[in-house]
Amino acid sequence: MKKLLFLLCLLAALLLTGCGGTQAPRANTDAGDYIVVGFSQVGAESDWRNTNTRSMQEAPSERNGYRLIFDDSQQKQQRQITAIRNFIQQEVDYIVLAPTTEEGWDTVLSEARAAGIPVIIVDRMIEVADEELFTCWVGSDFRKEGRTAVAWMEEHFGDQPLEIVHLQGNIGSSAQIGRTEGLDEGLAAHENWHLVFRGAGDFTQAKGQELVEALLNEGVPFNVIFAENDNMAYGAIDALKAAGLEPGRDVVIISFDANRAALELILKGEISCDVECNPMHGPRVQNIIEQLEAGETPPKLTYVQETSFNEETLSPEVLEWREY
Ligand code: GYE
Repeated sequence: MKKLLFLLCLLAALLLTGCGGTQAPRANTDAGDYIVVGFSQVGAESDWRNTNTRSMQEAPSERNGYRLIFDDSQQKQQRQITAIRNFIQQEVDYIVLAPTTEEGWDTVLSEARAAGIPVIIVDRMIEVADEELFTCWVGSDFRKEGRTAVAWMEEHFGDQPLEIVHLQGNIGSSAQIGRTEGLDEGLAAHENWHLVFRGAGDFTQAKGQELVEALLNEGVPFNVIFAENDNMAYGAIDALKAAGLEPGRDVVIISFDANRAALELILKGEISCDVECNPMHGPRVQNIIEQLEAGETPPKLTYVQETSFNEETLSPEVLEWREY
């Protein structure tokens, strides 16, 4: 009987501690047995961002031993700096930063280091004097994305004359810098490719629409829009249609992110090429934390594998298994 009781107690104890879990939850100040993660997110400027937020909230969640403190900086670096300082004050176990821009992080990350809190950078990159200010980074190769778009343009147009409108993302963000660099290389290599406009649409649909409307009103001629994300492309498409133009025929649209809605627009012939940018970073960040918890050293930089889609290669079946 005693033996049976002992076995029952053992079983109950195992069930309560969640045996078989993937990481050992730790005791933390007032947060109980959770690993506390402070996540400073850029904002909610795009569909990509919203999917990314969902992924981050679903993976390192309470279901599997984490408590995520989420902060939306509304695309303001200063708010991110304040959020990081709050995380330090709350003595979180990890800080995860999706940085608005590349520069300007040295001081606040030195404060995190002084507090002994590991910092994981996700999505865009940062430029810091001392690489030890962050533990590791996971995200996309944005210059490669830009080059992929340009390779499609080369294949499609060769040296034909192009009048290009370039809608940039937030200036100073890695996604803007890399994609712009890709286009700049294409412009340098093709003397018939002309940049008729370049301006920041801040990755938002409203700004994309506003910029293209203004160009149409001014009568600026163009036949290609290189939009650094899908939402700006959607805005551009709305502006073109409102002016009686047909996207895909009168003006070729090239975009980035490859959200499901954008892929549907490829099938409709409105977007011609869309370079994928994968937002599902939640499980990747969780994996990094698990490695750190286990005393392992995750790779300093992890680039996510990405592809691109265009009207010739995209089939409706791709949409069936697409996660976002
Ligand atoms: O392309 C855009 C978002 O940093 C990769 O930010 C991200 C970019 C993405 O707002 O839609």
